[in-house]
Amino acid sequence: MRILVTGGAGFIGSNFVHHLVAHTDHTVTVLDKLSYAGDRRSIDVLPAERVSLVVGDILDAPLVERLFAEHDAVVHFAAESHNDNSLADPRPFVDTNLVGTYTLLEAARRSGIRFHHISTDEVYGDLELDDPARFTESTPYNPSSPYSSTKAGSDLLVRAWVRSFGVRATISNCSNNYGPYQHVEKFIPRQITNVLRGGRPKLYGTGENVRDWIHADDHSAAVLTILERGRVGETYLIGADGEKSNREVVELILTELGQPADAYDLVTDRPGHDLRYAIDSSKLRAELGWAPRFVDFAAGLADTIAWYREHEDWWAPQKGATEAKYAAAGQG
Ligand code: NAD
Ligand code: TDX
Repeated sequence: MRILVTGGAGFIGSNFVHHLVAHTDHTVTVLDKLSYAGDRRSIDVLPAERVSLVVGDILDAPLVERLFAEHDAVVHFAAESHNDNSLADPRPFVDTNLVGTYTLLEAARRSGIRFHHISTDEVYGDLELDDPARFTESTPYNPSSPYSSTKAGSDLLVRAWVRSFGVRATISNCSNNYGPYQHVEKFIPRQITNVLRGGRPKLYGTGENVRDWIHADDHSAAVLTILERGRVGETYLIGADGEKSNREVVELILTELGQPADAYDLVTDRPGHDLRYAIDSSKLRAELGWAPRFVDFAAGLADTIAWYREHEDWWAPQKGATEAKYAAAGQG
């Protein structure tokens, strides 16, 4: 197959492209505008006969239309992805996540291409810390931030284009990813690179908020499974039973890097900070037979720490500007 991957120079998109090259014979075109979050070096290491990069915007309808005509399937990762940025300036989130997804859906409607839409568990809002419940495919949407509300809106657009226009789409909503090639603005790489630079991790609020961690390679395997065998029109939740408080994650990072487990700072909390996310991925596991490979979070985290230690050339150019932004917001 010829697969078009939007946002394939970003964190999860690039991991997915690596996964396709390693596990399939498909050829891949990445469509990515190389925003601050995209980096061509994340895919440059892959063979040129398997992967090519088109630098362009998903809002560019003629470009999207031309690329759809040349491919068998599209996997749509491109998004503005960081909650903190969405609180500072929501506009790019509306443009890319809503209008960008609309632009792709209109092209999908005309070309009939198979479409997989990547989304997040944040569309469901949050859970109490002591609530035994987890999100399922039937949990009502209740997003909190400009980021998650634009992702929720994009999911609803996909559902409407399936029902009204017969677009052959599937949707997946995944929990928090970790792994190589993640931008240092995000929680885990920020703390690892702070410590590698001789600084301290920064926990928002009390550090008690819980995220449900999954390795990006497990997310990629799940997306490929849905692309190959998922039922059109269906939504699948992706998660690896990886619930941890932010404080627990920081303590693991500090210990792995030989620092005292309490050598972190508590900083200003994120406004509207979701308390807890938790995914029930039984549907995907039972219906399509997917299961995560990285079931030991501490081991996956140690691999990720080793990757950041060995790839300072990749993350160093982003670090200064990212920390300056956090310092200005009182989270430095
Ligand atoms: P990221 O910010 O690392 O990468 C996004 C990529 O999209 C970048 O390469 C960027 O240049 C590109 N992009 C942005 N706007 C574009 C546009 N208008 N046209 C073309 N390219 C554009 O994001 P990520 O963390 O890899 O997330 C990828 C997808 O996965 C997003 O849809 C996100 O909502 C979803 N998701 C992320 C997580 C997570 O933990 N990071 C969890 C669940 C779902
Ligand atoms: O410095 C920090 N300190 C801190 O305590 C940062 C950057 C974050 N945090 C907290 C906020 C969250 O509780 O860590 C947790 C994770 O933060 P982020 O990495 O910003 O992720 P989150 O807001 O949970 O959203 C992520 O998961 C779902 C991705 O960024 C989204 O794209 C995805 O949809």
